[in-house]
Amino acid sequence: MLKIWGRTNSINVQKVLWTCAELDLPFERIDAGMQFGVNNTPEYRAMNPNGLVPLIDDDGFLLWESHAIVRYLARKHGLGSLCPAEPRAAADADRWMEWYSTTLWNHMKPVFWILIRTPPEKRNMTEVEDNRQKLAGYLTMADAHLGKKEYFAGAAFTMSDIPHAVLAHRWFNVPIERPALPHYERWFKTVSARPGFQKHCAAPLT
Ligand SMILES: N[C@@H](CCC(=O)N[C@@H](CS)C(=O)NCC(=O)O)C(=O)O
Repeated sequence: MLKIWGRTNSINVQKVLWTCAELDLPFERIDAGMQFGVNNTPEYRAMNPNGLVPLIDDDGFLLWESHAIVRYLARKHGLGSLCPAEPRAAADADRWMEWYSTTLWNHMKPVFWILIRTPPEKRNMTEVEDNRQKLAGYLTMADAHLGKKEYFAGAAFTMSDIPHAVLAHRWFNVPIERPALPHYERWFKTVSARPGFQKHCAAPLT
């Protein structure tokens, strides 16, 4: 059976758990990361020298990096649905996943870490505000895109919606000022109602 290492409050682990739910894939999950440790042991480092979660073992095939895992599982079990089969549609889904990694997450991560995982007296609120403003700008761009498309990669839910929705859950649940983003909000309401999101990604932020 597919094995997944990673604590359930990790955004990157949540992407993989939700992907499995979309694909009806059974899995065994092993707690790892933060208070659970494991990811710094020599045994774990032998499987994932990067020392982070998630990591999967699919019948002896070891893979780390959450988006590589989401793409692998979607391509293996959901080609033509979760992973678009047509090259341009697949590239469109890939593009939005890349944009998440290279652009959006760089600004969501400090806002999340400072407001949720840093004691109040140690919070750098200037850093929060700088990143909040950048995020608001990028999400305004996403909002315009979602004004023209139902989902990030077109008319159907695909793997590219998964990272964006777990990020949106943080955007909507950290105590910050948010501009009105009606299309982004409409999209999030739709994708966050999916059972896989509800089961694995909807918990309060910790
Ligand atoms: N780019 C990597 C980032 C992985 C990552 O940063 N994982 C975090 C959790 S979200 C981690 O392992 N942190 C160390 C820990 O939990 O101990 C991915 O997408 O998988």
